[in-house]
Amino acid sequence: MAHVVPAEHDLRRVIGDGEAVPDGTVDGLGDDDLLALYRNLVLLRTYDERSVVYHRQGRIGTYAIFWNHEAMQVGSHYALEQRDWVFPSYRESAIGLLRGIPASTILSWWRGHPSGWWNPADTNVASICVPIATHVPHAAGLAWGKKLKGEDVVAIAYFGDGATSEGAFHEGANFAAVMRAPLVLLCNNNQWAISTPISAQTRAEALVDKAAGYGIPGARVDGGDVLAVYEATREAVERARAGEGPSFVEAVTYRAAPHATADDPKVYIDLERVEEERANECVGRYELYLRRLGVLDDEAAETIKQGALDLMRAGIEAAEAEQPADASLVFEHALVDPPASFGHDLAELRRLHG
Ligand SMILES: Cc1ncc(C[n+]2csc(CCOP(=O)(O)OP(=O)(O)O)c2C)c(N)n1
Ligand SMILES: [Mg+2]
Repeated sequence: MAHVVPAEHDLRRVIGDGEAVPDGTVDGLGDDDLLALYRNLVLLRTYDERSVVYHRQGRIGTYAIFWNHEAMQVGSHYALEQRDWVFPSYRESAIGLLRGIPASTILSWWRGHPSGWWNPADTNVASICVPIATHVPHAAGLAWGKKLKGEDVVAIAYFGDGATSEGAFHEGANFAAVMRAPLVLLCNNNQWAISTPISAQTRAEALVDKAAGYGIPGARVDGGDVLAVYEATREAVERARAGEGPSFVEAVTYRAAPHATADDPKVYIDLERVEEERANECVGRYELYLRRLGVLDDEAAETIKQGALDLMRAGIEAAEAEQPADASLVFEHALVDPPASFGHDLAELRRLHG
């Protein structure tokens, strides 16, 4: 019988506030690592901010904004090796950028274009998962399979607070725990599932308490602190590699942007809380930390930001240069014997869109 340790409730933090709360450090991270984390944060922030503009310009479709979720994505990803597998939800749509997937590919995904599809085996980044939590069992299965094959590979599954109410989350977490699969369950607790608040999602005091139910360790971290997320994920990855099975990391934040470009949160969200969160957003917080340490100056910050903007400009140009997809793709690969109505529907689509 596993001895279950109660999960920690205190939010782990490394970055101070430049005043009363002192800065901490993470063992094993040198200046190059600290700058690499910054570069990754800026890359994701730039991707996100440009994507909202591209959406407004009609150049990509509905887009799930991840503004202020960059720290939890970058910090956790940095704890992995290239051979490890990433299972993103729509909120982590651009995490593949950190694995070398071109910006144009991910932008094409949001344009609904087939050039936005990739072979997961090329970069060990699974397809972006839109159904809530269905990728958790996929990640558990992959991790278990790798273990059976004797391969030293860890998988990470990203999902939200809302996903913890789904059967697929429970099945994946329980299966991974029972099989001691090398899996990290990375819960992005932004306290909202579209307009459903966390208080309507669970009676648990903290989502991390769910870990005890599966007999696995859990850590609760400030999701806006890239170093705290890194450190907690690194511990989870070490446990997974040592054959000790999955862990649950709850990265806590407050959603400071709309759920997606199709959402107007003003009617349900706590706007004061949003303002607080925006004032303390994760990229700026880390930038100030690096400046306090003397690792980053104006010139380096500007070069990194410019590089990310150039990458996005080239990315959208390349995505828009793709030939339009054949409309028949919408109807293919679904049914062996398509109903006659498909023919009519396709003709109608061609008439409207050429
Ligand atoms: C199985 C399923 N049910 C419902 C939806 C509709 N839906 C899209 S996003 C979302 C909220 C999910 O919230 P959360 O898990 O907290 O993730 P977040 O969007 O906050 O990152 C819902 C219910 C869906 N995509 N899939
Ligand atoms: Mg959420």
